[in-house]
Amino acid sequence: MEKKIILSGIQPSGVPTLGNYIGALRNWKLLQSDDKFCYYCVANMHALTVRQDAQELRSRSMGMAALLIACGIDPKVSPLFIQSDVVQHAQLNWVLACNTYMGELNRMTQFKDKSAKHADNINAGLFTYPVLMAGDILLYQADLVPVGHDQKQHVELARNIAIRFNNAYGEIFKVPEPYIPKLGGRVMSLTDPEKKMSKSDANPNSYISILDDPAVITKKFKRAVTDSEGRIAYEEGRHGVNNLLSIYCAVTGMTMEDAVASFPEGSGYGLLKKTVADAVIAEIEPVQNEYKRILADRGELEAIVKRGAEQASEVAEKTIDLVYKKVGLR
Ligand code: ATP
Ligand code: LTN
Repeated sequence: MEKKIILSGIQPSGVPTLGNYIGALRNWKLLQSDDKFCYYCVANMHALTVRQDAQELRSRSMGMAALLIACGIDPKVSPLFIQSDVVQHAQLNWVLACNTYMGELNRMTQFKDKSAKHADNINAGLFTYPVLMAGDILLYQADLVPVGHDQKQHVELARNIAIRFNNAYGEIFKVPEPYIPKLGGRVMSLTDPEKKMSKSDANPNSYISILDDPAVITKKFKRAVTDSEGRIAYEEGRHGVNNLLSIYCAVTGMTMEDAVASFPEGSGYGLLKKTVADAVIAEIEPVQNEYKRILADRGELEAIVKRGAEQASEVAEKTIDLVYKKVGLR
């Protein structure tokens, strides 16, 4: 049986939030099974789209690799690597850029959001970043790309580039599909539940960092914005309560119906917030303990990402060889 290929990446731009965890990282772990082969990368080249301190970037990339292992990625089974350690990512990028239209990139909503946020540094990399991401995916002939909802548009662009390239040069690339959780694909901010939870938010109360202390997690949930209805129910327009219930379902695996029914009639938001906080702590406390253990052995971590890059390079080189021959570069 042919195994399905999975690929995903995360930027080392800070400590992942509960949104990153529920939307993406948890699925990275769950997708590791006998009928799949997963590649996971720390997208440090993507992080250069905003200014970085050189030393900090490398150390944050290693920290992110440690966190991914703590989240359940088994590097013995799934190659785990740092993007820039596999040179083929840069090589494919140029060829794909020459097969992507300005108009397509202009439609990317993340570019619009990020250029508004970093108005003093709207560089070309910020604009062409989805091409680099398409390369990450297409290099490994991935079938599925586990991401949160905000990355759906980028995976669709990768599909369009693959289809266009295949039409011009023959069947070279597998056409990938996004893999987005039904509940938790878009975890919302705790302070402004109409906005996505984001690790670069200026207000730390808006997000739960997966390294937050349990007491801090409880406090942040306690302060989470809800509404004045005072009823625990999942209903159109009740963004704050819906968000808390969705988080609860995502971490416990309960259906929405069961989750709502588990609160006795007349329960208030105090109980809801405490219950959600406890469920989140139970899920991420083991991740925090693992993280500390893994970080303590820097040598082993270096060896893991080196081996991951070697495994990834072998596969990536096959794609580059094919592509470079097709376009006349080899
Ligand atoms: P930044 O704030 O630095 O832009 P981010 O928190 O939006 O970062 P990324 O590093 O861009 O997160 O994303 C890593 C993964 O987490 C992606 O697959 C993304 O779709 C997913 N993700 C990010 N935010 C959320 C969220 N609020 N809910 C669900 N998934 C999310
Ligand atoms: N662009 C993504 C991170 C990312 C990615 C990838 C995701 C880089 N390369 C390949 C999936 C597949 C982000 O900012 N969340």
